[in-house]
Amino acid sequence: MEKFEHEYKADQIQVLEGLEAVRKRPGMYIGSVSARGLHHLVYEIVDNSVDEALAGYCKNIHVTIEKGNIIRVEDDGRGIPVDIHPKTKISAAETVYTVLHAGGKFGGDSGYKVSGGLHGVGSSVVNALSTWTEVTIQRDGGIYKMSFERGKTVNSLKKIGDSNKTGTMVRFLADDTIFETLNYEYEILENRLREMAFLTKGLRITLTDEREETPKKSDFCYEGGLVSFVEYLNKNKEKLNTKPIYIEKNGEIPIEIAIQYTTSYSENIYSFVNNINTIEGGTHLEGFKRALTKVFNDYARSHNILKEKDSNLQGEDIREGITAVISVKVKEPQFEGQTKTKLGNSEVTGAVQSVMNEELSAFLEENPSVAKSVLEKCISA
Ligand code: TSJ
Repeated sequence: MEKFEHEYKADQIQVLEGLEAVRKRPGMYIGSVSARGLHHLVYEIVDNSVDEALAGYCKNIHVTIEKGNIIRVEDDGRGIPVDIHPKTKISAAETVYTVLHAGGKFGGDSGYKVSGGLHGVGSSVVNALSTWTEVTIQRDGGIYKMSFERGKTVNSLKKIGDSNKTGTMVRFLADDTIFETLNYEYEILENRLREMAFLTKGLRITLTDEREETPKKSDFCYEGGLVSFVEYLNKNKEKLNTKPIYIEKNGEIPIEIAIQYTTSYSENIYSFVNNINTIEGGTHLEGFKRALTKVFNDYARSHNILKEKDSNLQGEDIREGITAVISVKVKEPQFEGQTKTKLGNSEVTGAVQSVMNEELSAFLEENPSVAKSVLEKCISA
């Protein structure tokens, strides 16, 4: 069905109102306008490239802090589609960048797609909160460019040359009339990008700081994924199991878990949903803890480490000295809690529990020495 001219106009007005709302209440979309919110802009853009990596098409992401606190993010994915969107009559790329929540609405059913980012707001919000933005796309044999100022299109997508490569590059300058500071902290970006690299095994992420006379550079790529993550967390600790326990299941709810016990008394469990650190835990962590307690108790009973008269081992005792990372992908995550970092989806508990019950009990049967040293420590606690 064709649309009348005035209806397009209505669509466009809505687009502008959408991004104006972001500029009026930035906190609603990115949490705050402090340094924290500023760094969040970078994560929102990088998340798009990570999604492309999760879909299986991107191997490298380069993040650069240019002089003047301009951020540049480049990937070697397929490039944002440049075809004309049938409804808005503008390119898909420009739609992604100007329509609130438009991110991820196209791309069909190819590959696994989940919403990323703490607030999952997408690139249009970064656009709205930037003094200027420049997007360069290489795909379909061409190189395409578009630019924006404070969320408004300055130059629509235009082919500017030929290219036999594919990928997306975004450069933006955050708006200093919105943010309290534009000063990016290298270490904050470095920590988050390292974490993202751990969470997506095989993906290479680099960070370069060109603001200094001698540029700083970090390069993260972990073939071991979560296994590398717990090894990193435990690097200065004495281990009970030298090789971390690794559990992976790619079902309806993809689940990845790595566990390594140390001789320390602390409990170090990090949980993620769609690459977001769920600081307040939630249903995935609940499933993990329940299964851990059950599997170790069952093992201790069936191997006569716990006698009939003995009472069950407490969960907190079994978690003494544990370092674990749990990463799940949930299609429609419900976040709860004070900081909206607590997973609420009840179906996740059982999914994590059942894969843990299966694979952890098998691991303990195959590695009795690990089971024994963990249980000995636990019983002495
Ligand atoms: F959104 C954005 F502009 F912020 C942005 C997107 C920024 C950066 C640095 C990268 C990206 C991005 C998007 N990288 N790769 C993609 N991929 C897609 O958008 C894409 C490509 C192909 C297809 C397809 O079905 O052919 C679908 C999608 C979603």
